[in-house]
Amino acid sequence: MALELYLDLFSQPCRSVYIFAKKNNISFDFKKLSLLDGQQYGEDFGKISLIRKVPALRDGDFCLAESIAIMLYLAEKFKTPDFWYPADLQQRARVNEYLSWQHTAIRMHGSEIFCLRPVGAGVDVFEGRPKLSAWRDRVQEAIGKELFDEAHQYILGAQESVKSMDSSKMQVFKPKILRLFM
Ligand SMILES: N[C@@H](CCC(=O)N[C@@H](CS)C(=O)NCC(=O)O)C(=O)O
Repeated sequence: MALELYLDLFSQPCRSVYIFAKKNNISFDFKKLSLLDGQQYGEDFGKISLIRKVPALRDGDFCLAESIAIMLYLAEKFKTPDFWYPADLQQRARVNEYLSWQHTAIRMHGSEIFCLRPVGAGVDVFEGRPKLSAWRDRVQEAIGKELFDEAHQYILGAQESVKSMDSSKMQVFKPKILRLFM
């Protein structure tokens, strides 16, 4: 049975797993799970992820949640090039430091912008933020424009997707994100 990844590319941790797997030519079955359609609450997905969040992995009988745990599993299972997760103790510790830090220092604020900024106002998060734009350019260069665009097409078109969406769907999701900041 092929390795399965349950993903919604609206979600940042899903995009990180997706990019990591693709960049390393790890073959997987893309199991699309639509968060805004509430598919995480379905009976089937409950068997894959107890916490009902994406990303989630299934490898045979083994299921795993949490983007970082999934990427480390993939790195070890597929022996990805050393620079991704170095064998050297201190270099590896440096990667672990970043992986621990990013949850609250970067990722949470991304969700905040997505949910708190007025939908439909054409928010460009890169406008007036040269450091953020330079970082985006470095990521794009490192992973390649094609993969970058493929992974981000949904979120970069989010204003349009959210505008055309049944607003009740967003209302289910929004309080969960807002709770993170209270
Ligand atoms: N710390 C987790 C976060 C996973 C997470 O919060 N996933 C969100 C999407 S970004 C989700 O599935 N939410 C569904 C829900 O709360 O109903 C990770 O890094 O994988």
